[in-house]
Amino acid sequence: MKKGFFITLEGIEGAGKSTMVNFVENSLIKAGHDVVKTREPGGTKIGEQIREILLNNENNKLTSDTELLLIFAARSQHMKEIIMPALSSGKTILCDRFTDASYAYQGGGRGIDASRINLLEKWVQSDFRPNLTLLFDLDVSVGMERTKKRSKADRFEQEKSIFFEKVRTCYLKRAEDEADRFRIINSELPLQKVKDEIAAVLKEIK
Ligand code: Z5A
Repeated sequence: MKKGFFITLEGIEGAGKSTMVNFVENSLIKAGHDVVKTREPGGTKIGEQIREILLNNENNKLTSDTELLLIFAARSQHMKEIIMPALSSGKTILCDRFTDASYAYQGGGRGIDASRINLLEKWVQSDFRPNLTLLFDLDVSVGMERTKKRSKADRFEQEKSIFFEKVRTCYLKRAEDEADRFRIINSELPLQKVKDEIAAVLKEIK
């Protein structure tokens, strides 16, 4: 069993991360991992306060640069307070979104140049990257249809399908460029089949 392992979950909205995160956690625990489950933006008291600003759909004046900087401010706190200490003590971190989301949403979706995101990534993380990233992938229209049932859309969920198409394209390109780290999960499949795909991937790290 690998010690000090860092796993991230990514995907466009409606991809089913929230639905599957407990399954991933329980599978890891069963395999003997000491798991810390966390999320971004958020994961710390300060990060969760930043998350509220980011998701609040009344904040329609928030610029793309401010959004990106807030996300990396929250990430810096998360790295120092939670991620690095837990990894040093041999725990497995399961993080719902991480820096791939910044490239996909702020880069692909908002159009911020990847070189700027890379600058912040180097500042906050140095060369630290996830060991494994599960990308929950599905057609944008299927994802949007699934999230229609939510009572109130947050600031990101208010975006139109063209935004999520760009986010998805960016995720898939990153998965192609870093095929060793990424595993694509077909989240259009029925729930049990999605679980089977996840279980097959997790076997690799036992
Ligand atoms: N963000 C960013 O912009 N930049 C960054 O660097 C970071 C984040 C780190 C909040 O993320 C926002 O932060 C996010 C990007 C931004 N905004 N968006 N969009 P979040 O991860 O907290 O929130 P989320 O994207 O809305 O995802 P979620 O709540 O974690 O869940 P989900 O992946 O969208 O899906 P779900 O809630 O699990 O499932 C949706 C519905 O589909 C639900 O009714 C399920 O029962 C159903 N479902 C799920 N799987 C299936 C299958 N297989 N079949 C049928 N139905 C299914």
